[in-house]
Amino acid sequence: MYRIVADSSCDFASYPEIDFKSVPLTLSTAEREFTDDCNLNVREMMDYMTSYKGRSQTACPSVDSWLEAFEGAEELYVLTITSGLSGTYNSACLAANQFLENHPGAKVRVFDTKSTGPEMRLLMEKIVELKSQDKSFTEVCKEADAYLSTTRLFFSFQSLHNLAQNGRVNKVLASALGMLHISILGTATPEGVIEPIGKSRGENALIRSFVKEIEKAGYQGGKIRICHADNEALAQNVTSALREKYPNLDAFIYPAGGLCSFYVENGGIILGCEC
Ligand code: X90
Repeated sequence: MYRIVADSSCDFASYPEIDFKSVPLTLSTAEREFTDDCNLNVREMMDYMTSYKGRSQTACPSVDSWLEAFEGAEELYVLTITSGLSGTYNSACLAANQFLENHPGAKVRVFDTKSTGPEMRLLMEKIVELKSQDKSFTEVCKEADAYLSTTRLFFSFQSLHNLAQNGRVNKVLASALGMLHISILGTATPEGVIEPIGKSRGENALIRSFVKEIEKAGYQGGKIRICHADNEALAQNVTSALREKYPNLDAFIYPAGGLCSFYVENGGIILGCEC
């Protein structure tokens, strides 16, 4: 038996038919704290954060919360949001070392996905597929690493306020965006940080840039996973534009969890694809 454990930036609190646990990050202001788990009302949290005038921030899971999620498992695949933007990978590694000290027979691999959300989802699905073929721990680790180097992440923002406020993108870029009423398309770099790649005015232009940039990255009709922050229509429209070119597209659209919603902000979508 194996278990997959991912931090809550993967957008899912459960995964049918496998042993899966999500470890929540937290979001907070001076007045309230939200735990990004299955009990979080994402819409209520987002409304509150939008109306709140002070600073808001996020925090990575504690070592103890990882350890709790590892307990009882013997073969663990742990997926984290990029170490380029979060301490989550670091806390997962500390927990993994501690777990191995107390459970010398266990096997634990922590993946720094250099990404988040839908690209983590693709990796989860890959690991499930590899385990269904009865691959060993070593084989799964090797093939999962290879797979991760072929997937990519793209996202659109209408506001970068929360990223800028938390020092994760440039403040000048963030305020220019707010004034111009444009969307920014970005990608995750191989190092796992955010790279803005273009700006568009209007949804049709944005959809065209999504398709263009994905194809530029080598996309040829592989799997697509998209999470959205209260903008299912945009996710659907990007999928339809791709489906016109790739009729057999395997796509799955779902609402973003708390962490991704907070950073991509209302109206944003995050797309993971096999390239
Ligand atoms: O440790 C923490 O407090 C969490 C910090 C996370 C900061 C960034 C989250 C970004 C989420 C934005 C689009 C995709 C980013 C691409 C990653 C390289 C969503």
